[in-house]
Amino acid sequence: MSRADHDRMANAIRALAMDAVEQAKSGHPGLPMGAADIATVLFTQVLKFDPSDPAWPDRDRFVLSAGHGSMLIYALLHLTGYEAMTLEELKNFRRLHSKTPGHPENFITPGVETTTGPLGQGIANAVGMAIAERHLNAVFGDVVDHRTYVLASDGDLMEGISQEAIALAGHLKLSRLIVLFDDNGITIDGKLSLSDSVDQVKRFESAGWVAERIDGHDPDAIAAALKKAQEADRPTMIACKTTIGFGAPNKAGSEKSHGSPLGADEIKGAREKLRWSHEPFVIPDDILKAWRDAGQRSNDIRRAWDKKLDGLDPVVKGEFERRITGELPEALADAVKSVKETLAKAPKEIATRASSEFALEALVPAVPEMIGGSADLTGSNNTRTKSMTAISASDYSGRFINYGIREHGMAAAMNGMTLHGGIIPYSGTFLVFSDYCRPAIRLAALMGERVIHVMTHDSIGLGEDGPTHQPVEHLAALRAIPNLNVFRPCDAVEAIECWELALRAKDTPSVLALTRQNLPQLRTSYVPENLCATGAYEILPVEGDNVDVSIFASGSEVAIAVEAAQLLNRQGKPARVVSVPCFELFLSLPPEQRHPVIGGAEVNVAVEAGIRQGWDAIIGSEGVFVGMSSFGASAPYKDLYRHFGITPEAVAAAALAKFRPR
Ligand SMILES: Cc1ncc(C[n+]2csc(CCOP(=O)(O)OP(=O)(O)O)c2C)c(N)n1
Ligand SMILES: [Mg+2]
Repeated sequence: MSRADHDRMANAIRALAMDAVEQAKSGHPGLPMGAADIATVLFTQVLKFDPSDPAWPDRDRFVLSAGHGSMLIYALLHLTGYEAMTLEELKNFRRLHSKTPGHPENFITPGVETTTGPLGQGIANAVGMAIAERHLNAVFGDVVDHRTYVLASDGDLMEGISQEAIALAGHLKLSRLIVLFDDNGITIDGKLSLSDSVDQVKRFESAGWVAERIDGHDPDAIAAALKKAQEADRPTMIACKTTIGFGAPNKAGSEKSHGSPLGADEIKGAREKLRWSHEPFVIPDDILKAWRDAGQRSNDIRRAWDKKLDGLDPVVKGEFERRITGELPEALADAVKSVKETLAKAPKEIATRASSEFALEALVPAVPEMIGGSADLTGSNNTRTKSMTAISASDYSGRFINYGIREHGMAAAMNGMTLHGGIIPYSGTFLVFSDYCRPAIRLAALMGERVIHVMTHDSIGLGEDGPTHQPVEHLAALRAIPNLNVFRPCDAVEAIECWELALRAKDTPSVLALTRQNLPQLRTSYVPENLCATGAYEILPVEGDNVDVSIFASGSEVAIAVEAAQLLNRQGKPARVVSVPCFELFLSLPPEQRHPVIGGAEVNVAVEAGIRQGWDAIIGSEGVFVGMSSFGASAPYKDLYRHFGITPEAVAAAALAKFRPR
């Protein structure tokens, strides 16, 4: 392609970006204008993609980590011929119900691989995509054989999560991961030098990457660097020196082009400077044709891939397709059944983290798409089953990931694995460190991605490690995230049931909050139904017809509630217990299903070794809450339960105090 042709194609992106932002009266023209040359080379010469099938499993992934530059990807999708990305959609940039939201949302826009905007997430998602690609390649062979490209900005690389992501990718030698760094030296506050003096090339090199600097406006240099990157045996970072807002006569090179419309005069000047004389949203036929041709570049590769897939052994092909569509194997139901039957025959008095491990011993062989891991707490989280080998740079076929002490990078990489398809990732860390990965969990919930977080040591019940490690507000804080199921099983039977629900929730991430301390098995008879599926159910009924007290509890406090109910029964106040393993599932039921579970007792009590927030939806504002209202303390856990008044006696007393003297 001649330089002139390249420039005209890149200018089409620039024009669409500045015009759409102008029309929306909001948005970020600087990045698309600055990165247009990089994107043009990538999409017209390098990227393997099929606009007629945005979900083609072996497409190269392109992650716009700097999501504020959303008009870049929207312009590219329109120009290369993604049917859903019409010119109308570009004109409706940032409007309600458009396919062009402010920041890219993968569940809204075909062709957008992940939801970005919170800086640093995209590059960390891409690491997960690259892991998924190598793992599936190891399992299925060359039907999975693609690259993952990222466009990352200064902000992406300044965020701490990028360090976790880069280090993990370098360690695993993810050579199919290629990061294009939009090295424009500008952030919102002005020059990058106001707040940063990192040498990004050296930084990536020290993490085991290949890294180099190029002129990000020189198409030949971009193409040459990408070619080299494709051949590298390690991940590559290409620092592309660019000018933010390239083409804008006064605002180019300045933060003024970052995040607001350029204005009519500046746009007029840019049109002159770029020699782009066309009206807003008008792309001349020859340029549009060149772009559409670029969109068809991978057609032969696509057809060859279809043949490759058809040439697979039918069983392997069926399994590949099952995994890519995210359907669960039939073996899951049998695995769950066998665990429940075993537990009914020989009840276990173990911590729910150990119950989870017991469940995983059956689930992992039955569900081969499960990939476990832990952020350096494997022995504490019980997430690695006996048969699991670890994924490493020399063998990607393993099913366990030693994420290192990188909770945020772990959670974001898991999002990337799920987005890639073919994998159900589950993690391990302490519940208190959910705060260290909350932004990625939130995005999983927003995107509707099936990722499962095993979070152990879920209360003061962890004991001596003390208040720094004891979650207090975390259950409530996680329950506050829409579309996230927070499970807190009370025993080994609930643990397998909650695992099953987490696996079956195709569009919802889950957290499994599990104990360090041993718990009795309360469910001792085999029941085929998954009782946790309604989120709450009566685990201990009253003996007669009369109910004075309903006690609601989750996890380790259900056993305490059961003992409290027995105390109350003896004192002439018939009490029942409702186990509440999952608020979200319970509160999503229609009222006529919820009311019988809540019941009509005179006194409602909730017991949970966390804060009250959220429980009023079940016990009402007049209900009694027994739990935590401060941070914990360092001591053996039984002492802590006594100290903080979370005991059967305290629960019974709190309930009795609520009855008016007659
Ligand atoms: C986690 C996070 N913090 C803050 C922001 C707000 N924000 C959006 S872009 C940006 C930085 C802009 O600089 P850069 O990343 O270099 O992008 P450029 O201006 O060069 O396009 C910030 C702070 C964000 N999107 N995400
Ligand atoms: Mg910048």
